[in-house]
Amino acid sequence: MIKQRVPLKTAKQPPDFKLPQEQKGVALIMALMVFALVSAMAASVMSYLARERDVIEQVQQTVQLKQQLLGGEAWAIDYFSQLEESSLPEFTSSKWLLKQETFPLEQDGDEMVISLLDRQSCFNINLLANEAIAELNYQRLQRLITSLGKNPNLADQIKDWVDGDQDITGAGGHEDEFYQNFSPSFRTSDSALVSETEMLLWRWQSQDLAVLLPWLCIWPVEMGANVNRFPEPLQDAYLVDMTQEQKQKFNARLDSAGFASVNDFLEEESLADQTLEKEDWRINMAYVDALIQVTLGERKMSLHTRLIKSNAGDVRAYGRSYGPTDWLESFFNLPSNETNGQKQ
Ligand SMILES: [Ca+2]
Repeated sequence: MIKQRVPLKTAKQPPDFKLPQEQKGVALIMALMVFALVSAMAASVMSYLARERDVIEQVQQTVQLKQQLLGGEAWAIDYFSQLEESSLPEFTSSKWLLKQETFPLEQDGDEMVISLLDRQSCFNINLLANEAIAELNYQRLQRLITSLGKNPNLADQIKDWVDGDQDITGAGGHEDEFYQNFSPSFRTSDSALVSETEMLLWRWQSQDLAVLLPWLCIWPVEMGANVNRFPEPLQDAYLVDMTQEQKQKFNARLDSAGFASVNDFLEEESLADQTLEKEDWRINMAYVDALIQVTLGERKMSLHTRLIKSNAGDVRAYGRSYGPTDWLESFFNLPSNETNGQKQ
């Protein structure tokens, strides 16, 4: 029997791949879906990369801002080291502002503004946290507040805030119980202050805070009052029962030569009736605060550095906080604050 051979031509013919019309449509939709999916993934990756790039730019700019601020701090340290206090304008004309300097930076509109504040011509309320000398300084603080035309009962609240007990002082004192009625509630510090922001927690009338805050210092270490920059409210706090004649004589001495040493001050004739301790006094500034603001393009960053000058004359930063300082500057009526107010 002869086996029938399949024609070669027929065996090599490709199969017929023609799809029905409906299947062609499904394939097209599938292809479009895959394309859409890939496009979406690509867009998502691009968007993620763009966000990453923005974050990196922000971080780089933050580093740049911080470096500029620390550069400003270095300038402030140098300025304070070389400060000739005898050439400063009188306290009554400039108050606590020692210097304000604006430095233009590389790009148009970028700048750094540095304000230096005298934080020596004020009363160190942290003395009230030291039980051994609290009573004497509580009385001094009461006299300061009275001299500034405010209710001396506000000293009660300050004493309770920093003293280590929960005994209410005087008619204006408040301990934990008072502050626990607020929402959110909080407690007294019962220790020395480290930032002026704590003063906002006392819930004083804004007028009281506006007058008193610049006069309240929060030194980490008592360095004594500066007898050569000693405005009258501080005289009223420290010097008791001065006659009008003694006051005039004392201020005449301040306005002329001042005091070359603490001994000079202790031997001043108009102070003969006072009980004065040498360690309560000094003849120059130990504490200056630097408020530094840097603007780079759309971004601003601020630094509040607290500076201390040792008795040997070297200056170092003992406190540094990054964050807006406009609220604090507003208490010192700084020129830059007015300019910023106009910009905003
Ligand atoms: Ca207390």
